[in-house]
Amino acid sequence: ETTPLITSPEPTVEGFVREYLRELNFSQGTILERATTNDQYLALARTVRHYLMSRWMQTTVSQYRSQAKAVAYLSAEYLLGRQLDNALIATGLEEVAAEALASLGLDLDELREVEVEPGLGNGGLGRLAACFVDSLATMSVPAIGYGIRYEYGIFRQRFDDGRQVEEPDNWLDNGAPWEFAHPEHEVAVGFGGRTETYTDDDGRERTRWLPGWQVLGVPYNYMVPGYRNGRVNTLRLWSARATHAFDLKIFNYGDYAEAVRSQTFAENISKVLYPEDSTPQGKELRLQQQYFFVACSIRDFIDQLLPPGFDLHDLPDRVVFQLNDTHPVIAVPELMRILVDERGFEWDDAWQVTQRCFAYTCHTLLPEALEVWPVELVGRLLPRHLEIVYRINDEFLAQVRERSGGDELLVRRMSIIAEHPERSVRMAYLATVGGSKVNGVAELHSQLLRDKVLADFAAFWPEKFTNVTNGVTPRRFVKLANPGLSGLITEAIGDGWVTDLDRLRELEPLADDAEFRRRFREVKAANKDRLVSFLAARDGIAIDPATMLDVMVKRLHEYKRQLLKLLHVVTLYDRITSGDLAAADVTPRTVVFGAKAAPGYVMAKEIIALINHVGAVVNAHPDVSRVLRVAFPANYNVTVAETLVPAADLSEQISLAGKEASGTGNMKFALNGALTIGTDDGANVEIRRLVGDENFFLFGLTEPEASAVAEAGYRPASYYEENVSLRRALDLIARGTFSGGDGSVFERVVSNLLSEDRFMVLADYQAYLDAQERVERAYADPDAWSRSAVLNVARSGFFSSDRSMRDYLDRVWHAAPLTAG
Ligand code: 26V
Repeated sequence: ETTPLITSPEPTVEGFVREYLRELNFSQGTILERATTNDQYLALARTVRHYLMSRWMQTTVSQYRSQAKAVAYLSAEYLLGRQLDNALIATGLEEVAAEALASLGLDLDELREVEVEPGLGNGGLGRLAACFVDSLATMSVPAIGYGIRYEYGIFRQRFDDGRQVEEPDNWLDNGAPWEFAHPEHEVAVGFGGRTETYTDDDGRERTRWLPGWQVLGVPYNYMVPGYRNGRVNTLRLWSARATHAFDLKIFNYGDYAEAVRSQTFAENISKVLYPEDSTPQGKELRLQQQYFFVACSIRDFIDQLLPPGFDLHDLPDRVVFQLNDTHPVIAVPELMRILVDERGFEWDDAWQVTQRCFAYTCHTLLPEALEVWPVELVGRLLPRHLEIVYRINDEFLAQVRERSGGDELLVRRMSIIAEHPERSVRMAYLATVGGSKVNGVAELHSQLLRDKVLADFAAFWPEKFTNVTNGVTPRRFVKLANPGLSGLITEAIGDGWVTDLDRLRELEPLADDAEFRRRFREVKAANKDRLVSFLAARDGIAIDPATMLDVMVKRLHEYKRQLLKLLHVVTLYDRITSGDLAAADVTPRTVVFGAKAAPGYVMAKEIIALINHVGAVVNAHPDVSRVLRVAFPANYNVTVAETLVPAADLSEQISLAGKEASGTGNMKFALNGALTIGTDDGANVEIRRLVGDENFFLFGLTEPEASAVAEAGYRPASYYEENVSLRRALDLIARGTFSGGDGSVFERVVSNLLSEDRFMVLADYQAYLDAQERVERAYADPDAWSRSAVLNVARSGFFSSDRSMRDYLDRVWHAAPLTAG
């Protein structure tokens, strides 16, 4: 039995005002007349929180009581975006709150802007995790998200002379009204030390781990409100603290400074999000982070979410731990250690349970992005886990040997332990062996995983491999980000689409309705106006809403090919300035970039500088700037996306085919009525199939073609030699046109393109230009363009993360939503 649940405050304007003033007085300790904007925001956040509280408690209790199979999503990243907006739409309190605040002389829209978004992720993978927990809550699936409460999220980007400068993201500084700390539920995590064998009371030979040092994990709970379904799930993020015992001992020796130092050492573990999103640095602290949050989460699930005395042999009936990429994969040996060393399981029984409890999602294809940890490091930090990995590998390889008739080449290829260049643990292999399912994130990606990256494993376990195409939450990325379009859709087909996005199909006939298209254009124009004010206020950037808005926003990576977009810009500049092209014949465009580069990724940072330098010259040119402008607002994040995506006309999804696992920005743009110019890569393939070829601008090499070119020996210089307009564009950069006449500034970028060009920018250049000409011709007919845009919206319902969750439930988790209770 539990205590009676608290009730929600009254969802009326008067009720809200009462609650708000109480918060201002009792929690903020101030009065309306003296409250700062931050006080006003914090009180508002806490007020809205109150309306979610009883649903949260109810959800938690009913989940525990039902003991239904739960999804535990393990992710090192959650790129949540602002919480207040989302809580308001989930509760349906937006109007009440706005009116209540207005009655007190306050402005809701102004207070929304105060919130610093929790940027606890790098990009696609972290944002996907945030969309997934949203969908799980909205679909009433018993689920919990586990991760790390980084004190500093993804760095803030600033430009200095066009070059990226990183600044710390101190997102917690002004108060954190959305989190609930539970130091009383702290969990101890061991590191280092050694293992020893001993004989237990039953005369059995056992192993135990004697860690050399410990850290405490303090859980911080965040509410994950379902959309108007009375449910609130939990996101539990761990923060590292020094152990009390550890400090005390040192304090007793009188070494105060050393005690404080060791505290700092422990607390470093959750200090900062690693901003690398492709090349693993093999940093010790990162492995510490991974083990830290995974150990806390598994312990938490077993101790807090299972009833006392639960028989862990039945664990697979109660939970599936979904591994978001390889970052949490150390969970596999951790669960084995708990079962075998702590719970006295036989190895084989423990292995059965473990395999059934895990499933792994792979998010990449780039070989350099696959995590490996040096055996030396794993052995030093987690000696028992290394032993367990070795045994898992031995038994797995024995199976491979047996089934392959002793094919030792195959055995070496499939080994979880790589021997070169340094003996190390291949985390993707450990995940594949240690779980029951492996999925890629788009059809093409899953196919390439099966055929290339994990081909040996797919041949060994064909049933293990499946696809779940990514999705995005329509709550944040349509309803919240695009109220104009949402209103128009709801007026036409009712509001069921918000939780059943396939219903957007009902808009299809309206693509042929001139009045609907007109109103659709009105919405787009209003969204552009909103973007104009946003960029003016935030960045002092002036853009013309009457131009085509051509947008490329995503992490800066060579494979994504921001350089291809830039070469298009440079070519337009060249043609206009050389008189080849009359400015009057150019479709006026604003090219918007948004991208952060990993701080250590030198080439990516050069590309950022080049974009900014080209932009400065283009924007300053009297003729060119009349028809072409480049805008590169710094610090692209979820909040910026929410204003930018609804305003876009053209979505740039131009990675080299076979390199972008899925993409999710591509889905957000299509759902908001932008047309895509894109390669046959990732989820673009599925977008094009759904929206129709005639509503998508396809160009470039296909994956098999790109592979064949690479195989045959790619020579980028030949494209430079043979294509005049490409040569002129590269020469302009090389001659210093965009760097004050100094050709050496971007020499590295140019020479890399000419000599290596790993991602075949030059090979796709002409096809891209041609596709952009098709775009211009299409854009010249606004009515036909908006017809295509409406069809993009109507046919993109598949890309709801609700559908992704259904696919995971069916193909991977074998769990189900809770029905009322
Ligand atoms: C990878 C690594 C590699 C080790 C170093 C640290 C680190 C940190 C993050 C990552 C994640 C990179 C993988 C990633 O974000 N993949 C993206 O996942 C999206 C969601 O599935 C997908 O849409 C993108 O195509 C894919 O690039």
